[in-house]
Amino acid sequence: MLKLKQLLGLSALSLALASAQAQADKIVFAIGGTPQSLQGQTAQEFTRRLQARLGDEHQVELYDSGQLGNEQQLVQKLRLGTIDLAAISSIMSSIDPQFALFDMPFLVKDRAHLKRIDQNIIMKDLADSAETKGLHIVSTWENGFRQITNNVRPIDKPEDLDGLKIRTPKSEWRTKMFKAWGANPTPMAFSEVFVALQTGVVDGQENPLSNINGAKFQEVQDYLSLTNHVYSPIWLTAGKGGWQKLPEDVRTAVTEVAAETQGWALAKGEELDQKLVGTMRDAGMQINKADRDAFVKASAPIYQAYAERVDGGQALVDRAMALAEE
Ligand code: EAX
Repeated sequence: MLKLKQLLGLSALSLALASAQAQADKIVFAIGGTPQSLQGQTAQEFTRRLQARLGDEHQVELYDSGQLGNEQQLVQKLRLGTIDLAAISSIMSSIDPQFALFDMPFLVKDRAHLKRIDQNIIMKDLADSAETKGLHIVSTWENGFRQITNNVRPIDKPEDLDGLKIRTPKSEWRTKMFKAWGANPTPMAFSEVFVALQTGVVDGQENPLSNINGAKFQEVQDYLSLTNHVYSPIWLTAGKGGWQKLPEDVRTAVTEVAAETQGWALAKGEELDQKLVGTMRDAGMQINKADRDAFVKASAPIYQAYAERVDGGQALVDRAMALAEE
């Protein structure tokens, strides 16, 4: 930068050029999650690694906790090009119904399975489909296996959800799922959930343990029911136009560093899932393991709706399931 200024002298032109250059050098990355959540920790790890790789010429700026907007607003900003990167999770299925594959309960068996789905389906079919919606999927990271918390009773079977007001992300498919199980789903942005739980606007919510812990929901929830009902990936995403405007070496660095960070995120996710059950117990929550078979049985209508409503939906489910066993 300095060299450029020295060459041109401090004319208005050089200042204008320098300032345009300074803007282009900033990489703005935003997430909805808290710094303590897995997505928050992963975003920090990625930012640190990317900054080290790019050096002083670029400045990677991370904004967490929805400071630049909730996930829905972040998608708009990616499309407008006002931010460069964002981590987008559950609401992806509202943008592109194919992504509701990850709202099919109990589809993802474990993280090894997820990795196979990532290589064979996400980075091929789903990434192509996202491009047609103006988004470039850079990499698949982890939001995590989702669990249910509430203040009324332990959830063992779907019947236990009967009439409970459960906050879900603004995802049509997650709403459908909780309706099929008998709950009264209430979609809202993540940043509003703590107060909604605290004031009793909703009885409960569903999220991975690291999001629950990151937002301290254990302070305002009595029951934790381990359902593992959905595995939410989180996608490191760019706007299609914005991505093409980034210099090629930056795109390569972002892609490679993001891919490296995937391994880190999945390992961290596994570690946190083990550790945080104890944290929740220590916080005074009553914990139970839900009846998986009962939930699987009650989930058939969701798979059916996906097959009927989403082009090629059944084929995606079949391919994903076939990847369960290596
Ligand atoms: O940042 O809204 C949610 O519950 C999602 O898990 C979101 O990614 C949290």
